[in-house]
Amino acid sequence: MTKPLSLIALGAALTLATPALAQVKLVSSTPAANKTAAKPMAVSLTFSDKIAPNASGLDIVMLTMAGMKDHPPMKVTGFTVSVSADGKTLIAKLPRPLPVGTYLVTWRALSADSKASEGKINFAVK
Ligand SMILES: [Cu+2]
Repeated sequence: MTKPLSLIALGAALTLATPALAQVKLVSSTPAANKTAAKPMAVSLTFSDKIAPNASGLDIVMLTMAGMKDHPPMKVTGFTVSVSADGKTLIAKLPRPLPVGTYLVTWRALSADSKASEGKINFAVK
């Protein structure tokens, strides 16, 4: 009788020792990474867990533009950033659709227990 009880106690202790929260990971995005989208009016990034709205954000840089050779990286400005109701999606709402070209999005996100993570995705606009 003693042995099964102690095993149950050990199991409970191991469960409690497992951290419930950690760095968030990027789960999906719109436009999707390495895909081509038409006239996107927003860029959204969905994470594996809730993010801290005030310590999370993104930058959008236009890398190439249709019909322009040697286009220097050009930062997209004028968008507003918000977080979805469930706290997991970062949304950059653009004032106008992104022009045809290729883009780099760099993001940073802070988890609910203050673990920072960052990453980048590329996509194209046709
Ligand atoms: Cu440009």
